[in-house]
Formats: sequence, structure tokens, C-alpha cells
Amino acid sequence: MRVYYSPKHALRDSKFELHDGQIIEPFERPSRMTYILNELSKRGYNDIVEPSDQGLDIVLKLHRPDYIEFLTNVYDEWKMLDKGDEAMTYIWPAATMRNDIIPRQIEARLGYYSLSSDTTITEGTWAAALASKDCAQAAALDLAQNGNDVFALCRPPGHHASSFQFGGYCFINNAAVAAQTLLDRGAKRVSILDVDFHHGNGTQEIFYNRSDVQFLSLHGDPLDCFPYFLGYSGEKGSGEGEGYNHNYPLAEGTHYTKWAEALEQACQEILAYKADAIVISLGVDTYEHDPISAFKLKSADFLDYGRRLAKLGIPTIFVMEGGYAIDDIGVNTVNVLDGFMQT
Ligand code: Q9C
Ligand code: ZN
Repeated sequence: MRVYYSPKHALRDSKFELHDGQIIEPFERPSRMTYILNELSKRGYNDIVEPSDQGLDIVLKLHRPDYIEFLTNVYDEWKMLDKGDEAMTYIWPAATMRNDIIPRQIEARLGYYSLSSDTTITEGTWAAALASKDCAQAAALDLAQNGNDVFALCRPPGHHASSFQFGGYCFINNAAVAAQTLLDRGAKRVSILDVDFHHGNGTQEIFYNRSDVQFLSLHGDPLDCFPYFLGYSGEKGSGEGEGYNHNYPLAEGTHYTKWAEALEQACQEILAYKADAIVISLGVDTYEHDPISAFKLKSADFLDYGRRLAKLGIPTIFVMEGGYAIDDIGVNTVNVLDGFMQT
């Protein structure tokens, strides 16, 4: 299986994250990629390609132009104002205030264009996010042209990024970029299956009223788990998109047997939809030792569900999302790919 990867991910190197009322080293850090690359090489995945610049055309079909312009310029603006090294905010358009105003002040705009305080913006963040998106887009083009299953080793991740908000360590929705690329290259129907521990709120929002993309997500029950305000089972899609959104919220502490039952339901929906291609939002933060998540999957379980995904018999792109148990992130990620390839 070919891997798309860019060393430019390392330009995203934030020094802090707000967590449990403290400032800590971010969970989403560059060394995550080192562990995955080492395991790939150990198991003979040597076809690793750096993508070229894929431009912004596809991105602008998914994200609002003012959001992309904001992300392009925000760090330079921030630095001109002599603030700290990393841009972050303290205010959001709360439900009791107006959300139809885009103020001038920079923290206010950071609040308008974000959904959480866990994601600062550093000097190299936008360059890294663009390179990450290029991995997903080049992988999708490869699949469209050659029919090969591919792995987009994206960092920063993407599934929390909505049409106009960053957060949850995400800026551009890489899985959405992969799906849109496949559609633009002739696919009629694409399923995005999100197996990251967290609900893919951004992906859901982007495609909520469309029928050409089916979105399915297995995740920690948002009553207890980030992103809290989306990902409930009653969210089915709207307008044209009604019936094309499927959420499988699962209780904290869920073990593989229960998780695999939900996966099986999602697989049946994908088959009924007759998807031409599948994008897997591959987060391995479902792992039992993940520091910020609450499922109980063991390393061998990743092999098992890789095999299940292969049985669908549909061309597949894996897009890297979360996973913060860094010592084991390589083994768990490549287990999914190996399980998929063995079948
Ligand atoms: N205590 C992904 O897995 N972090 N994102 C909030 C606050 C949110 C995870 C931490 C977790 C986002 C791609
Ligand atoms: Zn996650």
C-alpha cells in the first residue's frame, strides 16, 4: 500500500495546550509521525511519496473562503500586534449572543472561527495544514487514477474542522478533501467512515445536506466526550442529505466486542448505499491506553477491524486522524493497514 506523507507536518509544533485547567505539552505533537513511520518501515511499507502542492480549489468547495483567508493571514496579524508566540483566544460567540457578526479584533475573530481552546495557531501551522491536506488529496487522486488502496499519513488531523471553524487539533478537513477529490474524479457516492474516538463533527457538518457523501461515525458518547455539542444518534442529515448521516455514540469503557457490533452496522449501511469508494478517518485513540480517550481496544483489535474493512471489497483511502498513546500509535495504525492487506 502506498503512503502519502509530508515532512512539513513538523512545522506544526505548538508548545502548549489548555488541559484540565493547566498548560501542558500538546498531545498532538510531531513525534507521533516518527512512531508511525518507524513501524511502517519495519513492516515493509517502503512506498512513501511526498505530495506536490494541490492548490486550494477542492478546499474551497468545502470550507468558506473567509475562513481560509483568515487561516492564511492570522499568524502574521497576530505577530504584528506583539502578542505571544501562539495565537489563541478567550471568547466565542456563545449561544446567548450573536453569531452573525465577524468582529475586527483578532481574539474575537479567533473565537468566531474556532470551536475550542485546545488548538493554538503557531508560525508553521498553516503550512503544515496545507501539506497535510495535500497528502489526502494526492492519495485520492492516486486511487481515482490507479484504483489502489492508499494511506494518507496526515498531520495535523482534520475531522473536527468544519466549514468555518478549526479546533480539536484540526484546521482543514482532510477526509472531506479526499472524498470531494474522488467525487470530482468520477465517483458517484463516497462513504466516510470515522473510527476515531471523537465524533467527526466537522465532516458531518460539511456534508450534512448532501447525498453524494454518506457519513458514519463511531465515537465516545458526546454527552461525556469531546466535541460534546454534536454526534448524537438522532442526527440523520437534512434536506437532500436526509438519511445519509449515521452516528454510533458508545459509552465510555466500551470494549472491542461492542465497538465491532457498531462497526458491523456501519458496514451494512455502506453496502446498502453502494459506495464507489470509502474514506476511513483513521484515529487510533480508541486504544485502551490513550491518554485522552475512553474506549478499551487492544492492539490486536486494530488488525481485526482492518480485516473487516477489507471484506467490504470497496476501494479505500485511510486518512490519519487522532491517536495519542504515542509509544503504541505506530503498532496500532499499521495493524489496521496490515489487517486490511492480509484479506
Ligand atoms: N481537555 C483528534 O483526535 N482535546 N482530536 C480537548 C481538553 C480535544 C482530539 C482536551 C480532543 C481532540 C483529531
Ligand atoms: Zn480523536
